[in-house]
Amino acid sequence: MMSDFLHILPEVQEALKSGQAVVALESTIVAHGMPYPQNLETAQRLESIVRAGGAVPATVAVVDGKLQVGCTIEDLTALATSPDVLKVSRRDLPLALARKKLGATTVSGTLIGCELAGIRVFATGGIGGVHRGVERTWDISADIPELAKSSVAVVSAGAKSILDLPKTLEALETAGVTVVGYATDEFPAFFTPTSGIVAPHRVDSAQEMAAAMDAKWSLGLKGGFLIANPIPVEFSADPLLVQHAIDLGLKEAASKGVTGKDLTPFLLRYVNEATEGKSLAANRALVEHNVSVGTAVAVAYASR
Ligand code: PSU
Ligand code: MN
Repeated sequence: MMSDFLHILPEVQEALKSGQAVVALESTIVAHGMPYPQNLETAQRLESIVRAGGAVPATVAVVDGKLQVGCTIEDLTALATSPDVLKVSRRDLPLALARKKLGATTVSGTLIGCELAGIRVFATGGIGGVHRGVERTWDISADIPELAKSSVAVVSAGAKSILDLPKTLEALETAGVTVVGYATDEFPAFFTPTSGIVAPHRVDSAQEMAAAMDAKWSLGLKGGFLIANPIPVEFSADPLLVQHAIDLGLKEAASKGVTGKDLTPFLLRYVNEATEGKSLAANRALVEHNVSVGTAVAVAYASR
C-alpha cells in the first residue's frame, strides 16, 4: 500500500486538507549542499521564513523506510549531521525505502513527494540540469524529466555555471517546463543575478504567477514551472571569483575521476572551500530569498 512508503506529517496533511498554503523544501541541500552547522541553521531558518509568510513548511526526505513529507527538528538534525546520508533521486528511491536508509531528496526526489502529497510550490537553491561536457559524459540531471511530469512550481536562483545554461534551457523547453524570470528578463546564474541569457518569460508578481499555474493545471496540462529568481544584488558573489573556482573544481573532478551523482556535491564543496565561504554566504542568502518568493506564490495560489 502507498501509505506503507509515504508519510505526510499531520501538520502538513491538515494544511493541505484545509487549503492552506504549503511550501516544500528539499533535503539534499541540507545533507550534501552545505557544511555543518550552516546547513542545519539554514534548514530551520527556511522553515521559519515559510511560517512567517503564512504557510506551512514541508521538508521532504527518506526516513525509516518512508518518503516523508515534512521533517521534525530531529529529522533535520540527523540529515545535517549523519556522515552517510544517501542522495536520493527517482532512481534511488526504491532501495533507499526498502533498506530503510536515511536519505536526502534532490529536486527530483522532492518533486515526487510534492506530487504524491499535492503540494504545488517548492523552493530551493539551484536545480540540476545539463552539465558542461555533456557530449562526453551524457550527464543530465534527473531534475529535468521530473520537472516535466510534476505539476509543481519550483523556485530557484537559476542554475550554477557548473551546468551548461543554454543547453539546460533547451532541455527544459523540450520537456515542456514553463520557465519564467521572476521580476527579471534574464535567466539568473545562481551566484549572480545575470547570465546574459534571456528568460523565456517574465512574471512580476506572485498573483501573476498563481494565475499562470492555475491556467496550466486547470487545462489538465501536467508538468511544472521553473521560477528563476535572481539573487539580490547586495548578496551577489564576485562572478570572476566563482567562475574561476568552478573551472578549477571541474578540472579537479576530472583528474580525480569524480562523476555521476557525486559530481554536483563535489563541485559545491570545492567552490565553497575555494572561495573561503563567500559562495556559502551567497548561497544562504539566495535560498532564503527563494523561500520568501515561494511562500508568496503559495499563498497567492491558495487564495485564488
Ligand atoms: N545545485 C545547487 N545546489 C544543490 C544542488 C544542485 O546549486 O544543492 C542539488 C539539488 O538537490 C539538485 C541536485 O536536485 O543537486 C542535482 O544533482 P545531480 O546534478 O546529481 O542531478
Ligand atoms: Mn548527474
